[in-house]
Amino acid sequence: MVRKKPLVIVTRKLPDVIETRMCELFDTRLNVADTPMGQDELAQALRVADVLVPTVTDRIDAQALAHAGENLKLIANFGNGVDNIDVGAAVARGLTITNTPGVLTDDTADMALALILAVSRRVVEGANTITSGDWTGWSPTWMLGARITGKRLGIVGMGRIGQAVARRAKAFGLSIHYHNRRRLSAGIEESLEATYWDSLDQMLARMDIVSVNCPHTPATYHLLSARRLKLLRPSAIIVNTARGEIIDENVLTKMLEAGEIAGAGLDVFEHEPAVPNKLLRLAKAGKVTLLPHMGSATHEGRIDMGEKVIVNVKAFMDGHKPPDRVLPSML
Ligand code: 8YV
Repeated sequence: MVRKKPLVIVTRKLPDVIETRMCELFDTRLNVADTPMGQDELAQALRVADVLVPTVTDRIDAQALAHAGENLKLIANFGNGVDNIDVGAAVARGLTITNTPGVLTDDTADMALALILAVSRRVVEGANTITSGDWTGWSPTWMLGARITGKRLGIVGMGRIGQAVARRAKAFGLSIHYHNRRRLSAGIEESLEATYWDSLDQMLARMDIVSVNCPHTPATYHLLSARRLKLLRPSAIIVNTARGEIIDENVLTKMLEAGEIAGAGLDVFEHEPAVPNKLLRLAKAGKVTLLPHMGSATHEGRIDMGEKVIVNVKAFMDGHKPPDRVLPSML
């Protein structure tokens, strides 16, 4: 007897090679138009699918999960962060959750460095001066930025991505500091010449540049609260390639407006795709560099993420433990 292929519903357009392979392996429902699913459409997908492949743009909370049909067994997230899914509620319903760790580490770390350089050296502001036709010629005291060599970088969250940021930053001559739930091994600390801060507060108060690289979990929501942001030096800059929810965006914006912090490079926002008007105004004034959640947006990265999804779905369907299972205890 031919075994029925599982119905796999993919919520967004994925790279062609990934979609094609998924169609070969599974009974796959694609979203070629790439329109984000509303909660009703998502509920319908959860109702009929054996496997759902969502992305960061799908909110799979307890309310959405209440629509899950009996066939739904696996949610194979196309993405590393799983803060779009209520993992506790999903696991309580007997569902398996997987993600795509490891394959977007370098791309995201590259973007963190790009933002550190862009903000410190006024890259976007300079480029805009050319394209707007406002450049009247070189001058010794014009468009000066801050040198990054020799500065102190404080990394908040020293997992895979944080360490990849540290390796790059070390090559740029920055001294590496970090705060993490767990201290790294002496060997890794030594190779990065990294200084560990048990106290996030103490670290923040001493850094020239802060890079946010921890996952968004209930414990890290507004980790950079008003109180902690106020600890930053007025000359400090902050870069976020993790999740908008980790920083109190409203307070950060007010501090940037008041000149209580020198600049920010943000690839993520609290209420994506909404970006507060005040931040847009600061970007126009050259005080912040804003990017539309592009940290892992490379052709190679997206294909690797898709491959991971396929391996997770295939392993699960063949009765094996999927390699990238996420459990509530891991968050
Ligand atoms: C992805 C990300 O593009 O994987 C993550 O956690 O933040 C992004 O870089 C996105 O999540 C895809 O769903």
